[in-house]
Amino acid sequence: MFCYQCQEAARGTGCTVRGVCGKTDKVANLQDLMVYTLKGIAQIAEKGLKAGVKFPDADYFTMHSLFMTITNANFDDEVFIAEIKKGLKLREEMKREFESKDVKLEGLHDAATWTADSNEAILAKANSVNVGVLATENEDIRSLRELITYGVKGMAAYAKHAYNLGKEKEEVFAFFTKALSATLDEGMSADDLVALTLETGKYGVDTMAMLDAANTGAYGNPEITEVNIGTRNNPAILISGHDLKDLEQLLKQTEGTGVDVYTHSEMLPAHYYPAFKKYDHFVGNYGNAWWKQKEEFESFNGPILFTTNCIVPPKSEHIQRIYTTGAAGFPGCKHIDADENDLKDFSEIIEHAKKLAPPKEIENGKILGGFAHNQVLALADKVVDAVKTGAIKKFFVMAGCDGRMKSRDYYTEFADKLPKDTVILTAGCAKYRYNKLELGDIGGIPRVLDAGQCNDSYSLAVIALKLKEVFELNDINELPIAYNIAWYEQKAVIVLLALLYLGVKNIHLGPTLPAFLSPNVTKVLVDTFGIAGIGTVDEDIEMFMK
Ligand code: FS2
Ligand code: SF4
Repeated sequence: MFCYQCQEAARGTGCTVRGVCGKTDKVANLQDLMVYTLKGIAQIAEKGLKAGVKFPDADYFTMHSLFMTITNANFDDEVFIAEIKKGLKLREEMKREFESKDVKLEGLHDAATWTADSNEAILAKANSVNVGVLATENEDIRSLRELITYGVKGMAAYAKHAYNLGKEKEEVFAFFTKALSATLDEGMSADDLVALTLETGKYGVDTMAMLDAANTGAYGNPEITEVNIGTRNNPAILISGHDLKDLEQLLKQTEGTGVDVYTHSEMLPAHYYPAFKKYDHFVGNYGNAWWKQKEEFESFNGPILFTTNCIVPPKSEHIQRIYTTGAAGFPGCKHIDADENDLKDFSEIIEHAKKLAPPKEIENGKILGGFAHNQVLALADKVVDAVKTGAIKKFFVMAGCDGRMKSRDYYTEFADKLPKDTVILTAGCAKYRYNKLELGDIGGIPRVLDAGQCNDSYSLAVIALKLKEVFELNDINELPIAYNIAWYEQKAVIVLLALLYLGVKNIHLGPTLPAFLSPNVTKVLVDTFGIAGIGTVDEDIEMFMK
């Protein structure tokens, strides 16, 4: 195996024996073969687009299977083998479609032609070096191909949540096809791939806007909300991940059963949506960011439902309490699929919860959130006044991800030491590094404004664009906003590319720069966009406040 797609890549270069995330060599290789197969499908689909032949099944398949390969989403080798088989079958159907139209398919890559007639043959192909990251020898081309692939993975995740709520865009699907197919194209130069990287950012913006419209269209605009972090004395289910449609179905099915529902990690912002406030048994948020789940699942006592990443390989005694759905999966954990009407039956989890003890309280009190674009723009006058009078000197976008590395203590210290006339704008699980600190407010404006999940970084961009308009500036970079973003997995990659596309410069990225950026590609990002890493808290604050 060789994997360097996340921030925790071993030694800052790549995992080669077993993932730091817990991904086995077998699963890593199968994920590579999954992506390779999707690239082959994309190459055929792209030829189809040119010949006027469309493949909606391939669009859906690509979106879903890419999502499965995101860090901490799916650890189940058998699921990947089954999915690869589906991909091969789909690919042959696509080829037959061309034949039926008398269109010749020529110049196909091995990714579009390889076959396997058994699980062993699939595993053998997965183990061969020519399907993985290192198959591309030139390190800059490899770096750009992977940067694009990871961006598209993040985009696929967001597109899938929107799709679950009935929203899709043909252009986004067409971009998956274009981008994945381009990563097989030996004729694409480094410059071509740099241009495609920026285009990936454009579609990242479109996809996040689509998801924002899907979430707010279905559940209303997030509003200022105090979220309880204590517990009640009823049996309960903990729901994690990002999918609001899954949450809605769980809330409906648990209503009146005596079983409470709590959110974990990235599901916290669900409490900010008006539509979920009517459920009295939707009690609050339990615990912290994803990487603390082993201890927190122990004390939670009840069953846990993962709707997406981030899964930490569970202790064996917790496996029978963990359920997965959608793109998520872990061997031994029960997976719940939707039926033909797109409904998921969570009754088994509910019955399971009734037999288990209520959660043990690990903290209590409330945390504040719900500052997505609509809510912040409703407070725009107040915010603009505070900037004009100098009460707010600067905003710090600290969106992104949390992770287990000790070096992430930087973000807690950074938030804590920021001057009191600054405001943090956050989204994603990065917030858990500072959302329980007492940072106070500025004239009633809290010093930490949480917009929501990682995809709600889009909200922060909308807010910045609005402020640019209000202050009549020509450039988004003239605003008193600094970007100090923490990244971990591939959704953060699409968020970063989206911000670059919107023209944001001088983003600081930490706790380390991506292992998949070669020195030359890093140089392009530094020279063109002023991307930088992080230093010490004191030096960085001084630099940002200049
Ligand atoms: Fe956090 Fe993990 Fe949100 Fe990422 S819970 S790192 O999936 O996408 O952020
Ligand atoms: Fe390593 Fe991250 Fe890849 Fe897991 S996802 S194998 S931790 S680089």
